[in-house]
Amino acid sequence: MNRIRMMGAPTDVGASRRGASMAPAALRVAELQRGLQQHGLDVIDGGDLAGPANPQQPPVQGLRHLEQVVQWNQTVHEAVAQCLADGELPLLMGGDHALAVGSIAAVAAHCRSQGKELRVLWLDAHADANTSQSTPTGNIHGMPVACLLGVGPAALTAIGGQTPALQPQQICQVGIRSVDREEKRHLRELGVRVFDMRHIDEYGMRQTMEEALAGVGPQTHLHVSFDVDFLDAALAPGVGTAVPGGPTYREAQLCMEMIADTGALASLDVMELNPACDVRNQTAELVVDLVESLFGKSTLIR
Ligand code: 5AB
Ligand code: MN
Ligand code: MN
Ligand code: MN
Repeated sequence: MNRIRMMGAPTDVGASRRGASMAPAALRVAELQRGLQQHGLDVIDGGDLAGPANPQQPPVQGLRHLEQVVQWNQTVHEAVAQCLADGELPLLMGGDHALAVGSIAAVAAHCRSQGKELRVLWLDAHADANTSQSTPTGNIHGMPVACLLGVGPAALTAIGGQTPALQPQQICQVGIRSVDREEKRHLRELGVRVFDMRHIDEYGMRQTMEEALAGVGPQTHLHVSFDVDFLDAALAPGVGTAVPGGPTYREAQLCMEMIADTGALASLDVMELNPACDVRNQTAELVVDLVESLFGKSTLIR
């Protein structure tokens, strides 16, 4: 496994509830680096990226803080691109989920230049496929999937040098249980594969992940975009947009372990952790535990 480079993007400009900007610090307090090092992984902490402050403005034409979101995304894009060019595995600590645009656009450009097959796994309670027209909030963290598939403001859709950055068959979503009415139509039009909670209820996490990961092998570049609100709200209170009815602790573990088993994980976003909503940093600690599983800590001796 390549050296892992942690990088923080301490911002919440893509959300309306403040606090995700504190997530990189909370993950460090929960000892993310040492947790991974314990399993023999080579991990360095590259510190935090810098960007504009949160101006706390209302949305303009359906988009809140577009200018600041673009600036942060350009910085994230550059940092992730550099990391991949150096042969390292980027572990982006958001920050709100709007930053997945810069992160995944950089990963997609890297894969194109290397001729590598890219697959993106989007773990989230939400589909994040809104546009400035359909959004009920104006918050850009509800729009990164649409942007990556080419629908959104040009400053975001073109960030990786090619629009769209992704083809719909390259991305699939797991854990979805909160989709806005218009957004649902977009998802269908965009052709994103969605394994929602109903699917997990009916078929279980095991079969769901087998389907979601079908065709992923060691030759694939697998990117995981982990929105912490993927987890059940009772388990993970430390998020700004909690939704009940998510995966249990065991289901989340199995999900992470099955990703680890592919041997294909090559870049990771950990997004939307909100220490202002957390209780004694328990969500950050849970995230560290799950990220360890994602990188191959196993509860079983094999
Ligand atoms: B998150 C909502 N659909 O667009 C919207 O946490 C919520 O990155 C988006 O998944 C949640 O504002 C964004 C109502
Ligand atoms: Mn979410
Ligand atoms: Mn999200
Ligand atoms: Mn959120």
